[in-house]
Amino acid sequence: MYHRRHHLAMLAAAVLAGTAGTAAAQETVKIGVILPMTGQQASTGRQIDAAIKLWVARNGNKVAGKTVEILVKDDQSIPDQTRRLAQELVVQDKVVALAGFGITPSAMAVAPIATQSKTPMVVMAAATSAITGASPYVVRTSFTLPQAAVGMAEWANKNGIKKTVTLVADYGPGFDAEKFFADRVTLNGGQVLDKLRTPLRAPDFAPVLQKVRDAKPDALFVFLPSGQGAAFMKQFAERGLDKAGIRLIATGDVTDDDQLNAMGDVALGVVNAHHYSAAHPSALNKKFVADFEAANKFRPNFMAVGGYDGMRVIYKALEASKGAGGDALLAGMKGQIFESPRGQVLIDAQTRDVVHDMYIRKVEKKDGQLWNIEFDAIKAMKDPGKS
Ligand code: VNL
Repeated sequence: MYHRRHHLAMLAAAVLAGTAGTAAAQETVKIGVILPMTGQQASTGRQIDAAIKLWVARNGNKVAGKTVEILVKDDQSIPDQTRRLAQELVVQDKVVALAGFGITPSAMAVAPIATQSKTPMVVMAAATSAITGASPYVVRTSFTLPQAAVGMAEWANKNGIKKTVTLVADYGPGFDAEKFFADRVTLNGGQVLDKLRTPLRAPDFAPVLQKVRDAKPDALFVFLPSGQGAAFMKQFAERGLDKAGIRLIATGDVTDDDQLNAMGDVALGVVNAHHYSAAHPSALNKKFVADFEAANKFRPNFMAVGGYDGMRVIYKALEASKGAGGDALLAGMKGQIFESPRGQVLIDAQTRDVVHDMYIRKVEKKDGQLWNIEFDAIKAMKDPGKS
């Protein structure tokens, strides 16, 4: 069934290629973007949608002589919805690429569809290491939790933090963060006293924070998905943990630029590891942040950059494939190297995962606003989750 359709599509493409160039100019190529535009992860959808719009505003909607049409669908972070929408986009809309994916379970739900239909899927948000292994058509422009967790662990070991407790969201990226942080600090002679988890949906931080207080570690290491950082920080301060001599260290998801400014002084001094800060001091990023803020009246976070870079990867691949999808499009995505608002990025041709600098940052106040200020980096870091 699939092969027949594929052959027909190839035939149609061959016929079109033989006709005049004017026909090609009227052709459209569709990209299907699935994001949580409502529900608990709505800020992730809002950020990525805004970044995609900025990409198109800056680069136009013509690629390889064809008109790009972007279809954005709201999956509410419900994996069954993500799967249904992906199916529709592939079968009915005949998109050449799928993109978006706010959370790991949504990306995982779509991977088999990408494989069966040979549709490249660009993961712009979800960050569990294993996602790129779920289909040979997955390409990632976000980051991986093992990158951030190992970056944070290395810093902790070098900075006198001996006893730690971990606290993570109870699903894929949380398991990665917990394991890769714990393995690395232990390898370097540190100790993990306790490993705590909170549910992805409607977490209550009070009971786990009480456990942290009782365990009295030097530091608490935290991963929570984008959108939960502000609520966590509020509770951390309310329970007096900031005053109890327990240092907070985290992946940058917790000190997310989307919410950071509203967190208040409790966030000051929090050291964290991540691939993107809106304060990244490059000319390219300064322009990116200024243009993004002018268009949206809010600050771009790491989700926005994953979305923006994902569009870059798709556009350049479409140029290389002359607008074709399938394996030609996938080939054009592999091995791309470019300067992103985050810094240098490579899409590893072997793993299809993102290689970038993992920055160590500290939350500081500058001109009355809170920022993640980068002060150290592990250069060109591959995903430690791939052996
Ligand atoms: C995931 C990872 C989601 C990191 C996130 O925010 C995040 C995921 C929504 O893989 O589900 O910050």
